[in-house]
Amino acid sequence: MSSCCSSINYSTLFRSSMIKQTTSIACFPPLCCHPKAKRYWFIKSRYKSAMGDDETQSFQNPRYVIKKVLARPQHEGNGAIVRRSIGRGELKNLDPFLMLDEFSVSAPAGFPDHPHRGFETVTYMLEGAFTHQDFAGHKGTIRAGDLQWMTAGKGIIHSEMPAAPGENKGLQLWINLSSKNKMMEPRYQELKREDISEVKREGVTVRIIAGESFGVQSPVYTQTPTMYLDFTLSPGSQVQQRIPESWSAFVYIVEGEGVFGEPSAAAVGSHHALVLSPGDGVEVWNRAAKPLRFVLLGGQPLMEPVVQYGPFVMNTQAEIEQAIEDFNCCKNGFDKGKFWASLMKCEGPN
Ligand code: FJE
Ligand code: FE
Repeated sequence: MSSCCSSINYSTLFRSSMIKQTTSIACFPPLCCHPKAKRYWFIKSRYKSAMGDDETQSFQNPRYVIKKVLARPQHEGNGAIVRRSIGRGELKNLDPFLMLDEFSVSAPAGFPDHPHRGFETVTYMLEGAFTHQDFAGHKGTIRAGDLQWMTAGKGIIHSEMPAAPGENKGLQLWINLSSKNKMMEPRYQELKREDISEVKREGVTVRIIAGESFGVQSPVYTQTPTMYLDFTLSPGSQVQQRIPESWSAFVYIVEGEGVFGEPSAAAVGSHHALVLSPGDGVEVWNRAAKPLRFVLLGGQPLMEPVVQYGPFVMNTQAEIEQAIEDFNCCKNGFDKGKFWASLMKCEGPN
């Protein structure tokens, strides 16, 4: 590959496990008529719960857990620790989701200058603060409960660094863009804690980050149709949440432990991702003595080939090569990289 204006290759910037190239076409197991569904109905009739969607009382085709993955700590960025669930070996193809990292970072560790192309990054703070700064002069700090929804489109180069003393914690989700949106102009949507609607009902609190719950719609525009809900269930409470039937969906447990999908299922604790079967909704119970906090993610599958090279996610190998060249040469979306004071240098005639 030619390097037109930079002598520093992309790969020298990232020493981590993300320097992997993967090619895949999303698949989802056909599990709509699973025998578990019948048993579910029998047991379910004895429960009453808060419904994250009003009119209907129960689901025709309830979702249950088809895969459980523990996100163990790993090194990422510059001295940072993340727990990766989606995107690790066991959970590669959850179209349209590419990655979910739960991060816990103390300065001076962080995620210094790096590029993105072809997808969206969604950063949701749990504790502390993070400052992001990009090559176009966009800068901001997000704190606990705040959200940054960044559509990288054809190119962003930015840094994401902790901004409060001690541990700075949050979730970063990567959502793929369809081929028609991969080269769109970059876009940011930033929501402060108070801009995210919160509904409280029968021991259940839900913060509506994207999509709809309890009749309340998030203002976030999702290029790839996505649902992102942050639930807290007090001890003894339960919730039902509708999810569009054909969407991929998973849960990530932040705190406490809960029973997901079927009342007879074993309780699952924090740092686990649970992939849900296809279906029209999910039910969750907190039978523990402590609060249960989890995020529920749903997304419409793109059904397109995925070729990933670290933070470049395209449809073909040729597009990946183009992305690396554009990044190295500061062109086709990475133009402003030339003027971006950073660890990497894009110098020379171009
Ligand atoms: C990275 C490419 C990246 N997980 N969790 C390569 F984009 C990143 C990266 C992150 C990241 C940032 C935050 Cl704020 C939270 C994250 C990966 O920035 F670390 C590598 N190596
Ligand atoms: Fe980033």
